[in-house]
Amino acid sequence: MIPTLPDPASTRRPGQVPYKRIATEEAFAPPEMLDIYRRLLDGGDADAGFRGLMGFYMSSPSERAQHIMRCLTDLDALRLQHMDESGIDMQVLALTSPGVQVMDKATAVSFARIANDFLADAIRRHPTRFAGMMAVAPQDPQAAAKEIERGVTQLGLHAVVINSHTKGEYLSDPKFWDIFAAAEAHDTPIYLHPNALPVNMLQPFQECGLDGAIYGFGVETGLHAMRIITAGVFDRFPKLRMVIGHMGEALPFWAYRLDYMHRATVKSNRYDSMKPIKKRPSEYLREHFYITNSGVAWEPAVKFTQAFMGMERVLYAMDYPYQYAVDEVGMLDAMDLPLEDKARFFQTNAQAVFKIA
Ligand code: 1DF
Ligand code: MN
Repeated sequence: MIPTLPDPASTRRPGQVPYKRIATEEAFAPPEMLDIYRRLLDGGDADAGFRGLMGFYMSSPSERAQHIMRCLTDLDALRLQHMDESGIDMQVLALTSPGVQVMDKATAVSFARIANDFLADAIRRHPTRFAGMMAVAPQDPQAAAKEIERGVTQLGLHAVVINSHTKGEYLSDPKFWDIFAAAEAHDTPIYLHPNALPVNMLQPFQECGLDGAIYGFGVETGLHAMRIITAGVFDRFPKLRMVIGHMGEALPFWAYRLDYMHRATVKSNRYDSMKPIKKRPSEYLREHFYITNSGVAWEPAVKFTQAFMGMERVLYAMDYPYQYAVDEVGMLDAMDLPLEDKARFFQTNAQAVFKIA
């Protein structure tokens, strides 16, 4: 049964529970980033996907857009109030999509550092309430690798966030693999988060309103994860760990067919770009990925994903402020699962994956 939509305006507080609730895909935006975005949007230099996404949120008078812009820029009283109202003990913060990935290379490299310092400051102000993922600029893979080192060793950040494609380019291209090498060397996970669709994918989604978080994000981010798997990234980086949200962007549900057709395609030598890899796609999913439920507060889907991935690899996320729905927390608390497994889902898996004390 598909649950009825929760009322986002409801302020019914979830009850006390014997585990911490750690939300692992929670967005913020430094005001200076919005200044850069405004310049991009005004200068006509922004691609159509970015314009359709951040152009909307930054200019729409709708209640949703106004609420989201207010929440994104706050890392103090308002956010803590919303966390208290929704029973969230801790947020794992990430620079909101598309982060620095729409900027020119030099701006992206320098602003990633600024954003990470800004994030580390917020965590210092509220060390029991916030943890965070560092932004990096895939436009300059070597600089990104250096920032990963700085983020882990100097700023104490807990993961890397990459908002899917960078100007239409995918991390399956070996030119980006210094980023994977650095993440693997520092044993920090990469959270592959959605981005607005690249221009060459946008039109058939956007013309009917399906390009965003409703559907297009999941299709494109799932594609990106599959490109990383089928390019052999995990054969090259056997300790690399990744995280994907939105219930694995539906990949667990696809796993059987992905395995079957991957094998059939490789065997028939159909594509130069699809070479043999050591394992089945589903094995890389289960061994290298963690999945958060961000935006999917639906018990049968949580349980299916846990059955596929294993109980240790499925984590809670709210996707604040894009899906600030207080009722969903209580719905997930009420899942018919042993308490130990609920504690894994809400707390201990996140502590293990992101090395949160
Ligand atoms: C939306 C959703 C926008 C997500 C996001 O970043 C985002 C949205 C601008 O609802 O438009 O990160 N999300 O993760 O689902
Ligand atoms: Mn998100």
